[in-house]
Amino acid sequence: PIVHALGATHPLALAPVTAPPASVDGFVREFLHNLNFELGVSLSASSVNDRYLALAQTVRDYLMARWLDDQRRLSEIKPKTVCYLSAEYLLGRQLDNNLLAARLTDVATEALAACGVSLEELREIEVEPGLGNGGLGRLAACFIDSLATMSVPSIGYGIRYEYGIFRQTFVDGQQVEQPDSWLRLGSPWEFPHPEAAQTISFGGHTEKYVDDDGVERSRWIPGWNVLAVPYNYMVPGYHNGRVNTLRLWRAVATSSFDLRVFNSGDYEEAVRAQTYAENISKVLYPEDSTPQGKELRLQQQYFFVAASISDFLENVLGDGVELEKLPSRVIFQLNDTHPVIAVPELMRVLLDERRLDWDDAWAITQQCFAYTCHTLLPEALEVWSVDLLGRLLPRHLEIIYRINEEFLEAVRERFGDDEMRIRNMSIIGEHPYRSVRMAYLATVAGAKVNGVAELHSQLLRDKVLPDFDEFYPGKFTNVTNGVTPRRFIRLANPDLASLITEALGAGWTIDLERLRGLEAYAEDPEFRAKFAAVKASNKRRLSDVLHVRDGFDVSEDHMLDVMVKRLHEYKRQMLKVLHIVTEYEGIASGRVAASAVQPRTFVFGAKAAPGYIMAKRIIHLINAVGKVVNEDPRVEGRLKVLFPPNYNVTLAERLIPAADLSEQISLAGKEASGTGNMKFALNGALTVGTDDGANVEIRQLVGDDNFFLFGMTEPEVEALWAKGYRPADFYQQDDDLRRAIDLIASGAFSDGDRSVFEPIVSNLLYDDRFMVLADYSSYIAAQAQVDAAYADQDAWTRSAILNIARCGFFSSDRSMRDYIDRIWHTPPVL
Ligand code: OX2
Repeated sequence: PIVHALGATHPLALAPVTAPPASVDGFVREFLHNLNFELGVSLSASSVNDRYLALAQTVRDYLMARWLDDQRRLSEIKPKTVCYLSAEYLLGRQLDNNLLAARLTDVATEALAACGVSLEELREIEVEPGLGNGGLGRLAACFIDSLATMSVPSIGYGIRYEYGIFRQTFVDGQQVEQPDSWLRLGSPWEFPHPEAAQTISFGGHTEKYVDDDGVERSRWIPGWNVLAVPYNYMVPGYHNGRVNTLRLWRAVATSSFDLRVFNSGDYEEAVRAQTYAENISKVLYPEDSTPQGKELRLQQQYFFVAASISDFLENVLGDGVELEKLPSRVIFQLNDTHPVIAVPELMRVLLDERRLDWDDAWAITQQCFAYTCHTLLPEALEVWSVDLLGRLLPRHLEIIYRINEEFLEAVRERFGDDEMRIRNMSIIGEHPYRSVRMAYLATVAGAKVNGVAELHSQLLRDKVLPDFDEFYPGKFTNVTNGVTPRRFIRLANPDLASLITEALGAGWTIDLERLRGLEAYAEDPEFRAKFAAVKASNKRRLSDVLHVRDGFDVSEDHMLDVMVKRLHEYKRQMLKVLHIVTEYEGIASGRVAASAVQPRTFVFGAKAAPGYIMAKRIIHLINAVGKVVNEDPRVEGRLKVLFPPNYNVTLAERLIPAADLSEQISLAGKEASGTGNMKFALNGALTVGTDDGANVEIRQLVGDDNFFLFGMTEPEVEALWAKGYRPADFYQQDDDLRRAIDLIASGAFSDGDRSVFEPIVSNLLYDDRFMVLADYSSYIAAQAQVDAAYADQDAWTRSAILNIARCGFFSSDRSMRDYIDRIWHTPPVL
């Protein structure tokens, strides 16, 4: 408990915190106060960064009363609370979002102008917290925005990485990673609470003992520990006065940690030990979808979930709650397998610290967790070697063994001694080494298990965990992903937002199904003209940004064809490259008249995991193709390839509103959902896509006339695999494909050096795990349809508007309603 200098009954302590007056004058006063008294500079001597920090603090001041009041109210009401456990939150910039949520944008603009300060300039210097890799982390950020906007009691728990996702640069077309020191110029949005640190233990051993009641128990004698210091962030709801909390943990050495060594006189060793402890929250692992089984990563996972569970039980729940009632007070949502070690941790707390017996502890635990799976790729399902787990968390391994024993016993009871089935369902895998299958543990422990789009949830049940689905009828469910319309329409595309509000009123921002109302406007030539003008102006805005950022220019009369997402073979950036090379080769060779194709600018944005060699080669190839295409006068004014480095949330917010065409071209059955696909459609881009992930639902909603479908379906993919896939056959049989691959192989994009891209070429011809060649001809045909459709600008615009009108379903507010109805049962607390 925090001791207040004034006692809790002192009149000043009782006085409510009040927000500064929401007037221009009030804002000016608060801003200058922060600049002078918090940052210690005068306005005239202040740097842009000083002014940004003062502005951020001012916005915080306005939100503070609400935040404190919400915390107080919830501690009185004691509602059931969602604890979202996620190793990643890809938040994006905070300033604009918080100004918008608090309805302060206009006041702030005017107030700053009165001080001679440009809000725009301050916006631009904010460094986004990149505490996530891609879709999974961004989804978590959308979800906490929606929960706050819907007044659902919830806390986001995660890790405050000192270095987020790396900053990507290109040197000679190849990716080079730089550390992302996002905290360097100050972090005005966070509130550290070192006094509330939790001690988190690791290592050591366990021992058996008999307790006072004669019950044999196990206890953990840890070998070392670290402190988890909470950093709180405000999560303001949109226009509802609500402020939820995101609590991220930072690792700090415990005093005992360094003292022990220090006393022995080894000062250097003491400091080294401290560094070791603090490494835990040092850096985000930059692998997206494909984890590496590194010890530090398991340390990170346990570190943040142990701190979060203890924080919830001790600080949020408070005293006097009977543990049997815990499931009525909390649901821990596991964002993929990264936080699954929380399951044995809650068991350990209930058994060893709270002295419950096994059956009671297990009954409670099974009601307190739910698990979201975000993938189907087998290599993405996390496993931890029993060796490592036993060394780092010996007590947890014991608990996992017992969970597994009892689970397999129940399986035997149901299905008999079907050893094959038992082996397949065991939480402990035996090959290639003994390991804990975290997805299985989560499935056994979770009250519900969900996939992230209809197709994905179906495949999860049928292909990945079929035995579990049979064993636990009703446990599996679907919640299709969504995105927040506040950030991805209202803030990213302000002109479109105004146009929609003009047509439909302002309610759509929190009730996105209202976009349906735009269907009628799609038939109105005047509205179409206005929409086209917005798109054109977004292209100019993008061009301005890219010009300053990378020296690129975007032509307003080009179709903007955008593929932005992590670089992964299953997402098939290679297919896009083959399309570009085909178009280029056709014109350059003279077989196709330049005037026969629509002028297009292809835009890529993609980071590759630093150790993912093939992905990095593909980045190199995109840049190499871009260089040749952009410098060749034969395609000038027709084809252009742009690959701005360091794609992040901030750049996404500029790119997506300007896009005409959205590339969602993964091999069917591989992309669990995708969320970029939703953002594009909601900003009026048409999709060229496979029947994969949420594309399926997008197409169902917008209609086949407003979507360019291509490629094999998931069953067709399976059938081709079963039959034996030989990519070289496709190469032999398709002239365009052969010419494109030959051109790459010839060294045309590598100054004649055939060796540079040889590994890509031979991978395509002789392996091609993601069947790029099999879908090539269908993709090229779909792109011909795109070209033809784009020639009729007015019809294209109508389709774009229909895409927006019919995609209201993809609001993350709807996703949250589905989680609440199907999994959490946590009504809003107004
Ligand atoms: C991603 C999935 O690849 C993507 O399809 C999905 O939209 C996103 O999660 C949000 O659900 N790591 N990242 C993902 O899965 C994993 C594992």
